[in-house]
Amino acid sequence: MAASSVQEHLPPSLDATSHPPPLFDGTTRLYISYSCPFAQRTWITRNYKGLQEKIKLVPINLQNRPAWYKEKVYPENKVPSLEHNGKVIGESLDLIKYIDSNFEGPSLAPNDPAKKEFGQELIAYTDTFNKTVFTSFKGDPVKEAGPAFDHLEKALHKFDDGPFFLGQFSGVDIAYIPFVERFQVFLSDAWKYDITAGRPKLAKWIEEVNKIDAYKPTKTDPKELVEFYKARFSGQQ
Ligand SMILES: N[C@@H](CCC(=O)N[C@@H](CS)C(=O)NCC(=O)O)C(=O)O
Repeated sequence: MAASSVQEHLPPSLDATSHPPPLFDGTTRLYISYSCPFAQRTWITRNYKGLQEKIKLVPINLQNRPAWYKEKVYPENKVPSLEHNGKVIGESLDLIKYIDSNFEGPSLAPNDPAKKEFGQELIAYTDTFNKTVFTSFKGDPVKEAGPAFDHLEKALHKFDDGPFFLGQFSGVDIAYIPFVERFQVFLSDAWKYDITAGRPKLAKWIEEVNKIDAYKPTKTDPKELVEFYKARFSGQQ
């Protein structure tokens, strides 16, 4: 069985009552929250590279955060962060690259220069993509978020050697999927808007990412997500 498909027992989240792990003892730790899309990016990366044994998952309850996390681990007090070689680094997009280049396992970056360049463009677009869709929740998502999904549909036409953004599965797919996953669930439930309608490449991409073993255990619970987003965006529809 490939290392990335090993079934892992997921540890419970640490909260304000939990003791810190033995910090800086040489263990590599990935601090996440099970519901955070940014953290999910790094969790997928770790799984895809088969690093379940090398990088220990440390889930944090963000609603009831342990004080030691900010004080001793990551002063930004956000997830994800990675404790590695005596230091702690953050920022999900940087961490996809960091884990990819500092650990063993299948590469998540293409060698082809055209793919590298397009990958950088797509990574640069992630913030705009997320902002456009989140902002549309306050207005008319069908109209306002449509162009953002069209952007992805168009990008998925660029290379034809696979269903993923750069042909083969890469860090770009990992950067987008946690957000597309949430947007698809919420827009379908709250707005009856199917983001894949008229977007066959996007539909196929979602279908193929869902077959990736590294991704499956990281998926967020759709019911919880809808409740959380409804509360967050309530009165704004
Ligand atoms: N730019 C950061 C964003 C991380 C982020 O905002 N994480 C959220 C959870 S999804 C968080 O930790 N929020 C806690 C806080 O802001 O206090 C990244 O890409 O890693």
